[in-house]
Amino acid sequence: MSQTIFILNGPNLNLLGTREPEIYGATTLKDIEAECASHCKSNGWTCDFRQTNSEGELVSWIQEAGVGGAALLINAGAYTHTSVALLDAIKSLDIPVIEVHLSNIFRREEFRHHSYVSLAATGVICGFGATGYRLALDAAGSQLSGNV
Ligand code: CA2
Repeated sequence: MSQTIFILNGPNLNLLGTREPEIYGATTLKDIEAECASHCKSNGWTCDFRQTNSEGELVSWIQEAGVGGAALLINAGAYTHTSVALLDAIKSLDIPVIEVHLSNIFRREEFRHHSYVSLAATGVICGFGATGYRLALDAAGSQLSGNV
C-alpha cells in the first residue's frame, strides 16, 4: 500500500494568490495542491492535502497524520508563531515532520522569527515560495528512504 504524506495548511493560506503577491507569490493554494499531488504520484506516494483556519482542527489533523501518515508537511501560517497546542501535537508524532513557509520568515518582522513548530519539526524549508512544498516533499522522501 502506498505511503500517505499529509500536507496541512493553516490560517489564511486559502487566500494565496488573491492578495499580498509581493510576499506570497501569485500561485493559489489549489495550484500548490495540484503540484503536490502530481509530485506525490510520480514518487508513488498518496497526498492528503488540507487547509483550515481553525487551530483545533489543525491539532486533530496532526494527530490523524500520526496514525495514518508516513510523513507530515505543515505550513501552520500564523499559528507557527503562537501555538503551544500545535507544538504538543507535533511532539507526539513518530514520523518525519517538515515545516514549510512560502516566505523567508527570518527576513520579516521579529515576531515571525520564532516558531513553535520548529521546536518539534525534523527540518524547515522557507523562502522559496510555492516551490518549497516540492522541496519539502523531497526532504520527506529522503527521510522515508533513509537518505538523509
Ligand atoms: O510564509 C509563510 O508561508 C507563512 O506561514 C504565511 C503566514 C504567516 O503568518 C507566516 O508568518 C509565514 C500567513 C499566511 C497568510 O497568507 C495570505 C496570503 C494572501 C493574502 C493574505 C494572507
